[in-house]
Amino acid sequence: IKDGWFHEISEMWPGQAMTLKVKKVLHHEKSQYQDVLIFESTDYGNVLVLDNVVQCTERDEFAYQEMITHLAMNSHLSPKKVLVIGGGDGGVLREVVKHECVEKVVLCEIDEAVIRLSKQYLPDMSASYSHPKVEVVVGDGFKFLQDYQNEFDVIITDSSDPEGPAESLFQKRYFELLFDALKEGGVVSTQAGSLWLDLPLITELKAHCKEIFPTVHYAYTTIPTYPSGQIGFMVCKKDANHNIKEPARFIPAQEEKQLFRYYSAALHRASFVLPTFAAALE
Ligand code: AAT
Repeated sequence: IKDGWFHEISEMWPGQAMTLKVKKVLHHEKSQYQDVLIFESTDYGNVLVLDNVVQCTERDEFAYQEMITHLAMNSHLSPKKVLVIGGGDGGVLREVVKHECVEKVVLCEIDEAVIRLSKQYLPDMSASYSHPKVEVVVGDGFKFLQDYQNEFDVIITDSSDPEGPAESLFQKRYFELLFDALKEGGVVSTQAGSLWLDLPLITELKAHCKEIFPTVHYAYTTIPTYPSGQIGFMVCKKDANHNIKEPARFIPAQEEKQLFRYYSAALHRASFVLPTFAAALE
């Protein structure tokens, strides 16, 4: 923070940086895994920053949390058991429990500080921690997965960027573990970087996924406070005879408007349509 502005400067996005005006620093600590900063911004509400990278702001988080969650949840006919890896702010949990078919959702977050501080400073995102279907595990998602086979209908990897504790969550071996932990017909969606910044990484990630999953597509959302204003997801299904670009379940338009602020069936389809410079990914 310099002169009242937070600057998100990183080698992961050379020559550019998102800046947010700081109203007040709410909390700053070094956790066991990373530097954790929470500040109140002038125009984007409270902001969670890990190792100087913005994880979410109260104003635009729904664009990310809804899309990473519902692209996967709505590509499954009836998801009952769901796993979230990362996502310590609780935003993905909030979205998962909107689906009444869900019986149990487990969240595996590596850093207890993120959970503790989100409960304190991000009340809307963390509200679902008290939901009866939710179970929390503090631990490494990569290690957690090694103990499960044929267990989950949907797994959502809401992970930070590949530098730091989330590095292993972008490796091919991780996707093999995801595949094994899924039931037949199961779906995963994972944070998969920005078209503008990470095209080589996304291309490699997709190639790895294709070697493991029969159905793999990259979809994206817009979000002003992530680098380049856009971020995507690798959506993979353990089922070759299914088109994940089309929602598997129909939600009446009226209900859709009550449940979501960003996601809709029309946007589900649209989010898989890629710009020409990235068409090779399709
Ligand atoms: N919904 C907020 C968006 C995030 S949070 C990513 C979370 O993943 C963090 O809380 C971090 O502590 C956790 N995490 C990182 N590595 C692991 C791991 N190995 N196992 C479990 N949890 C982990 C993502 C923001 C994307 C930023 C885009 N620039």
